[in-house]
Amino acid sequence: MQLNDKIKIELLHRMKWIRCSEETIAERYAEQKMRCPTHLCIGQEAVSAGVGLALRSDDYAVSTHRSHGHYLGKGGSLPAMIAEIYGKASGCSKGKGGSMHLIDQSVGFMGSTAIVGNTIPVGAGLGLAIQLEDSESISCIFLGDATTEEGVFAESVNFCAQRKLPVLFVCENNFYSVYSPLSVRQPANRSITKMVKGMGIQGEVGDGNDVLVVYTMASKAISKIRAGEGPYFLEFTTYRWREHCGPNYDNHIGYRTEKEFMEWKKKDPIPLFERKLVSESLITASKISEMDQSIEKEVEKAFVFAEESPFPNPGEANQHVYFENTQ
Ligand SMILES: Cc1ncc(C[n+]2csc(CCOP(=O)(O)OP(=O)(O)O)c2C)c(N)n1
Ligand SMILES: [Mg+2]
Repeated sequence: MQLNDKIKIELLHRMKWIRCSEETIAERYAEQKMRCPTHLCIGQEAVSAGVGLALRSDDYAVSTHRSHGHYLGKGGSLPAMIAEIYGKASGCSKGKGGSMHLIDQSVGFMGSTAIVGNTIPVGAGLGLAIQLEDSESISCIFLGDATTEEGVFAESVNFCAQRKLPVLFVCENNFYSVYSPLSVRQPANRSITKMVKGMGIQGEVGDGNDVLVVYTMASKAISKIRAGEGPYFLEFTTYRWREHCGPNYDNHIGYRTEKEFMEWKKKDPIPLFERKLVSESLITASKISEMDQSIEKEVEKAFVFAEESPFPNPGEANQHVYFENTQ
């Protein structure tokens, strides 16, 4: 597949946009104005950017506790996300959800939750709704490697396979569940993708730190799903840089080695792709620095918006934040 130049530039932009937003969250977290736990995806941006750009705006996505990149990648609003993390009424979940409960129907982002595996059946249900309505959308379910260990994952894969639902599973395999590596959780000879293929759906593994690989694999899988071939499972290998939950680094704890961390840092998806685009003469160093500056300004503005927004009215605490009935 030949990718057009505009898409390549946008892939770079989207990764940088996600990175800068999360680095700013990390920098300002100690101010204690963001009072919810935050799970940062720094290091994993290529999956969010590549899958997000391959999806259409009328496709649905559901996500996990580590949802910032998925939401922004899907075309979410940065001011609405930062305001949500600040607990403000202008947040995408009206300030009632925080970092782990992002929801925004306007971009088809149908929710993220803190309970591991919780959104998988929601994504499967969205796939069923799409099939019943005979629409051309698809439902994308983001999940982590550990989430494949939840019973609901197996039930949902089976349901989607049996009914040939238009569902894309995107597994970000960052090799850890909090402090537990895959090696203490799953048998050594197991491939997650092979296991899922054994359950009756198509699947592939790819380099989740190469945004072109992610975009290309996601686009191919999505066309197959739209063509009626049923669900598809994509596993992308990648690595989380910061602690499981929070703004800091935690390599000193000892659950992973500095050597492993440094090897993954060398595979930082952003400079790798930036160098590729420069070598293809698609972008110059000065255009990159313009891009960086404009993203920094946009992020700064989103934080000002969040800080200046009011808190929700306590009288509305029991009102739901979810969907308006548009019928
Ligand atoms: C049902 C359930 N069990 C345990 C937890 C605690 N928990 C929160 S995140 C997490 C790790 C999930 O790992 P993975 O799915 O690989 O995603 P990652 O954090 O690596 O992105 C765990 C065990 C939870 N929130 N819900
Ligand atoms: Mg994981």
